[in-house]
Amino acid sequence: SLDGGILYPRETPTRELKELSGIWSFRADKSPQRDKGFQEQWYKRPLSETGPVIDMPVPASYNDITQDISLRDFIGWVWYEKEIWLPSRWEEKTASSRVMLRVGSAHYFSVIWVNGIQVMEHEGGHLPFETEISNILKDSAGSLCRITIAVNNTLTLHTLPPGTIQFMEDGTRYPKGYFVQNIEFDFFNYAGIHRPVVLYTTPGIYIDDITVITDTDGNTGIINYVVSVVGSESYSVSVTLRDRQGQVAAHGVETSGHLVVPDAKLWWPYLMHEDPGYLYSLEVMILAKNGNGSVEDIYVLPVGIRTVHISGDQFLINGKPFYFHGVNKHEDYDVRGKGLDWSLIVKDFNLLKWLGANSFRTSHYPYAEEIMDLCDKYGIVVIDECPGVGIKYAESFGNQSLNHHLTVMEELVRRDKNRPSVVMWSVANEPASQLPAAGYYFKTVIGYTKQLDPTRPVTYVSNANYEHDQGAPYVDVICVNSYFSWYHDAGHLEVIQLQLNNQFDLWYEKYQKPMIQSEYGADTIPGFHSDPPLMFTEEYQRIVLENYHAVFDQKKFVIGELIWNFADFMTAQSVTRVVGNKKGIFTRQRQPKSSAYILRDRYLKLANST
Ligand code: GCB
Repeated sequence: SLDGGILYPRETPTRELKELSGIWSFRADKSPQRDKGFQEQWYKRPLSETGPVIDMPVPASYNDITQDISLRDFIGWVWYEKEIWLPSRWEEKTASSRVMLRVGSAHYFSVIWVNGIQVMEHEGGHLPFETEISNILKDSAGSLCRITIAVNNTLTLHTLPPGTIQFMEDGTRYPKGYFVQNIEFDFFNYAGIHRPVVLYTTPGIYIDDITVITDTDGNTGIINYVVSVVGSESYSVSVTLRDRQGQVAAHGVETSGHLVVPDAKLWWPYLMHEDPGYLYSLEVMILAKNGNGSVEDIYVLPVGIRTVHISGDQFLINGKPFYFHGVNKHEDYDVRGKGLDWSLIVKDFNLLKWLGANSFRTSHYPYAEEIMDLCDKYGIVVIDECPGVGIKYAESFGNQSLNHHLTVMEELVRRDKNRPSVVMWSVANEPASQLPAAGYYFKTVIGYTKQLDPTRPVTYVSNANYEHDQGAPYVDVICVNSYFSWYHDAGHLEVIQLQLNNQFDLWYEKYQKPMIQSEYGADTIPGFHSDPPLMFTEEYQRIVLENYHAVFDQKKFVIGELIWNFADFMTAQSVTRVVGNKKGIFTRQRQPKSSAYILRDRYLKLANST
């Protein structure tokens, strides 16, 4: 299991932060075996000395930055490099404190060197990783510090998500070395350094992790907390909970315990309360035990007090039934691909609020911590999905894949465990859950996730037949995707209600668990119109939505609906994708299609009726 915590790097009086966003040097290793960079040890010298480099923004996917199709579709190792000066006070500090190098995410497999020395490797494209680099910096004090990051986006049957590369050997049809990448998930496999790379410092005696689990008792809030401290056996702890005004709401002096907050302001979802997303701050201080009790380390964690329970067919937040009326999203936009972009992030939250959405699922991988922070702050409820998407082949249900999946769940829970917005984990999307091996696989992944976090329900999203799905016995909520009148019975809007009624009733009869329609929708080219409605027109999308809604409203055990998708997004090229998936209710540039207004009316009404 994982070594230590991965607190989001925040500046405090004892911690400094240096963002390395901006232009990095970049080269794709286009050698036939994609291994020249390792053969020639490109990390040993400045990248520009071993070949041509281009400028590459970080964070961003590299795919759409240039006019070069071979870079857009590149598979293999790409090399990034940045040279930076460290503040000299950091160099002085390294004697007694730590300098950490942290990557928010890089897709998919990364190797990192500092001044030519390898400092870490990480597998997985959507979660942060970090390591201490103080020792290396000590040896090169006063000189430029060179950070080299090699990233490989190759997917195999054992990566999450899985994929395969197939080499075409028929010389009469394919040029030498031609290959195709097969993926069973429906979004472009953007690659590169997608989230910020930062350097930050902590003292030598430092807060390594904090875990909070909140509860309520009438009007009283309870915060069960555990602080883990590394670097000393002898220290004392001060834990102060402050409200939004900065007033002390509770105080503790143990490394673990519970804080009692009389008349607590609870964390409520958006539109369920006039003041949603209420966050306290938990100020954790480590004090030297000997001498003057000086402050060793401070970390401040936002904390929302709320509870999540499932009772019968209801999903309860703070004891009140919660209905998910929201969206599925992607991290996806023009030019930057999956790279973190503040303007886009804030725009999307403004659109979510305009829409009256109270929730989203992080389809189909964990989103940036910067996005999750705003969910906490605004009260947007999250179904936090891991990158278990496109698990379709028997081989991907074997032990190697299973073990990696467990590690990914550890990384995800470790990162997001303290977030009030996260109310449920999703361990996969549309796996081949009818395969015999899927039973043991999901029993294990779900059981392990519950062991990591006993406080939140766990699900995965199924599109298997209710009779044959092997994982459903282990989930708390049944999430199903369906595309009636689209992938089946194309053009036949009149089948939707009949088939959807059936879908819900059959699943519910078998499992008696609350259900969420975790996807439904229709591709729509903005500006295409037709009456009577035909596929791909704005009218058709609207009528698909209305038919689904009519059925949702009749099912008491349906606890949520998430449209596919919030916005159009890029996919691999195929005959069914017109420059990407067009099921957005907003275009990729975030302009509304007419369905957005239908959904807005509905969501605002739903908000008022609960
Ligand atoms: C699905 C997938 C999603 C696709 C969507 C579609 O069921 O979960 O990733 O994009 O259908 O539009 O086909």
